Amino acid sequence: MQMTMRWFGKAYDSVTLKQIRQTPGVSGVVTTLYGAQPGEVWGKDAFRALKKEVEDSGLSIAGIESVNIHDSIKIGSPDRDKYIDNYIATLELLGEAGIHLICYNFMAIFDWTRSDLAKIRDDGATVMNYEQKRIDAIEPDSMFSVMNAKSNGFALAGWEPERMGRLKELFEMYRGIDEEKLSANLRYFLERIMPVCDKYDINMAVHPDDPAWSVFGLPRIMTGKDKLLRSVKLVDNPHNGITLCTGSLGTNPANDIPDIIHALKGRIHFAHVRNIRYTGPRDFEESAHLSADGSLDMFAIMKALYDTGFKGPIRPDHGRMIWGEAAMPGYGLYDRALGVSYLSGLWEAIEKMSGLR
Ligand code: DNO
Repeated sequence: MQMTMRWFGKAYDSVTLKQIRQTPGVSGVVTTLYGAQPGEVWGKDAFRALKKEVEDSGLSIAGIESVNIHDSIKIGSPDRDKYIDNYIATLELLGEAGIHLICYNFMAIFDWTRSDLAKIRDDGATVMNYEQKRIDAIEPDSMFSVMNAKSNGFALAGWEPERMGRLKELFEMYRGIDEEKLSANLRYFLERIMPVCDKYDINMAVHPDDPAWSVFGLPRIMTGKDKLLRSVKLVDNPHNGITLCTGSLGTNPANDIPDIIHALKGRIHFAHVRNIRYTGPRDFEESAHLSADGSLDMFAIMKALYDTGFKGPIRPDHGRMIWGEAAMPGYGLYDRALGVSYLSGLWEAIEKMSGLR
């Protein structure tokens, strides 16, 4: 595995490349061309400049998170081919630049959903959390203002204001899109992009739904083992794989993550490893990475990745906000750096106990 951290670019992130470079064990970042809208062809010069900036800091770009999918592709609208052509053009540009991993999601309308971005814990740390009752009380159309109001003034990953300003229209557009249709639209998209992925050896890694159940009645096709297996079989090409996000899949206690890792062996191209703590049947908070602080067995997760020969980039995920840091919710430096150290320690122990190091 390659240990990485997510970096949002100078204009959006409070964390610097230098700080990431100084985090022991981290050799790369996952990033994207922030500001590029879903459906747009990425600018060659802008991407080159981003790559150079990362490489000048002594790090590499281990993958792109995300090249977002235009809603017309998810919905299967008549104009979807135009946007798929644009996606292919972006993949070509990235392939030529030596990028081999793309994280994306096929969630309808909303990327990850939370009811609070800064719940105060007993020790004064703040965490993101999810309470179904509170989500049910929110008008879907106003979800963006609820989230945005609590974002410390930072742009939220996956919550592009341009799209979020059109929520009413988006809900209208997704009317009638059920899981079958969403899956069929994913298949269509994958079939069209796989030749370019084969050409440049680009691994596509779809992100699971977060949380792992339907929110606001929207269809969900990446919630657990069976659906993930189905998605990789939609187009049975090794470049069609998943991002193993433990915090997303883990929201549903019925998801046995080590078992999912074994079932998807060879098709996990990227791993987001973080812990969560269940606070009710459909309620959870994002705890520290440590097994003892949450409900997931992080050792068993890392061991399953190790045992299945996982070689891709891995990154700690949403951290708590601690030590007075002001950063994008979930993406401060301190708790993610603790996550890096903890996950690297688990990995070293697993490797040494397997006699390989
Ligand atoms: C949340 C992230 C997601 C992820 C996208 C992938 O923090 O894990 O926003 O990047 O779903 O497209």
